[in-house]
Amino acid sequence: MFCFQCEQTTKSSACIGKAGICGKKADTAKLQDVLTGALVGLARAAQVNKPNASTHRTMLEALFTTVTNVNFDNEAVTRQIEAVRNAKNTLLAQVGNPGVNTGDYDIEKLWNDNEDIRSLKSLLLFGLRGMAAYAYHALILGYSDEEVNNFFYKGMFAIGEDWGMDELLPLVMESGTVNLKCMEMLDKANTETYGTPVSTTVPLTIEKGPFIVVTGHDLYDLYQLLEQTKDKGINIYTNGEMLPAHAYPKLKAYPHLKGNFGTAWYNQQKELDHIPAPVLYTTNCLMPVKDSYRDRVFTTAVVAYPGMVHIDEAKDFTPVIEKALELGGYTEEHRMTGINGGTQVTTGFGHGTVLSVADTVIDAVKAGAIKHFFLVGGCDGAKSGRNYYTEFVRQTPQDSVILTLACGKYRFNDLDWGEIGGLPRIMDMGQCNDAYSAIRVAVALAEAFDCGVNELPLTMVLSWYEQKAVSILLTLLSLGIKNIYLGPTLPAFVSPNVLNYLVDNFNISPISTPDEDLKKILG
Ligand code: FSO
Ligand code: SF4
Repeated sequence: MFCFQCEQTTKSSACIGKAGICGKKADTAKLQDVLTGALVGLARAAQVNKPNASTHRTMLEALFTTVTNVNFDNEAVTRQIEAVRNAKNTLLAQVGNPGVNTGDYDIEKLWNDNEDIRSLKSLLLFGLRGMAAYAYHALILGYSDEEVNNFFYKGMFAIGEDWGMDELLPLVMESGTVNLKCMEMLDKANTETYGTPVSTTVPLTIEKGPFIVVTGHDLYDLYQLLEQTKDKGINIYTNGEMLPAHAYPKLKAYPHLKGNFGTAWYNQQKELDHIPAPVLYTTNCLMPVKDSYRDRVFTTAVVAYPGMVHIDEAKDFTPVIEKALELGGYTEEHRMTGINGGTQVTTGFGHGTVLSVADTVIDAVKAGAIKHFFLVGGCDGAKSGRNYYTEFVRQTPQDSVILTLACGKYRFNDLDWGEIGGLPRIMDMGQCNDAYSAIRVAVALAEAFDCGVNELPLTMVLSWYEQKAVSILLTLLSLGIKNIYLGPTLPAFVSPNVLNYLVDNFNISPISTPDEDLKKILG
């Protein structure tokens, strides 16, 4: 196998051999490569016949399937390959001789290509995988966008072409621009469906009695689960990236949406050990399932793991509900804490909340009460180097505000970091896709101060793990945002030449130590 798409890749180089660090086996990796090659074939066919809504959905599901920690199930991946080939054949059946190559592509060619070409195509491919996840969540809520849809074909087509850096580089940047549109669409889908998030405190204690833990990013799955567990004496707890769901008024309205279970995704094997409740995975961050809880893991949508019960599109969560009642939950209130011993966390500071107090923020900056903004955002992971982010936040001066998003915040979100001018010093904007909120706030501040985003006292300190982070990074770069600090290590798929380009044009810095970086930023 060859896979180097995520941050934990073996020796910061590539997962080869029998299995990856994430637990993905070589045969699954191979099938995912075949699936990706089939998508290039589909994109080639889309040149001769216009894809429709069903083709788009196939494209999104297939790309999403290959995101890190999503799908470990060879049968499910094989079904996706068939679906993609069927979609292609449907397109081709409506035209005569296509006159162009519509064959599948051999992804091995990409992995063995010149390192700069491989680097740019990887940025494009991995960014598309991340964007597909966002587009999928929006689609489930009935939101879709032609420009976003069409770009998947454009990008996947390019993966199969013998193009040079001059052709690939603009396409990589364009993918960032399109992903902004995609995140905007998802923000619209989430807020129009479930309301504008409001600041919310979320307890970490689990009440006694039956409960279900739901993790991942899909708000529709959570909503369905809340509806189906109404008045059944079952409580619902979010986990990982589902935490921000507590802030959406229409979800918050369910009294049995009680709190948040556990911390970031990489702690799941420890935190789920003998848990007296089922766990529903709606998107990525599924780790190999341990025996101590394998009878209580449920997957849905494109997530799959061999031997686990999969809830299909009808979203009938009866098996999960029955499992919750059978296991019964804790017999006493079960006090859990965050990583630093805190008993509650906060969320709900999306662009709606922050911009509603924009005047307060702007006045505080003008009065010198707020001197700097940090966006400490991104994913968490198991590597020890990620302590950087906790330390960084700890060392930020009291007159700075910290905006967070995605799951990296679990390293410090259970601590009270004080207030500035009536606002909490740490404000959680939501899931990784809520990077859109951070961008909205940054743009609004730049307008208020009549300057560019790069001139604001704002620094983005990002942690990346998987492919959604790649798509977000490309969006920030496409907006011309400079001076981003990136860690804990740089992507293995960024070649030295591509890195030079990013440093020269965007002044991206790998993180060093919190101390040194803060001196550089504030000095
Ligand atoms: Fe984290 Fe996992 Fe949102 Fe990623 S939960 S690591 S960027 O999948 O998706 O932030
Ligand atoms: Fe390795 Fe990451 Fe690929 Fe898993 S997804 S095989 S850990 S590079």
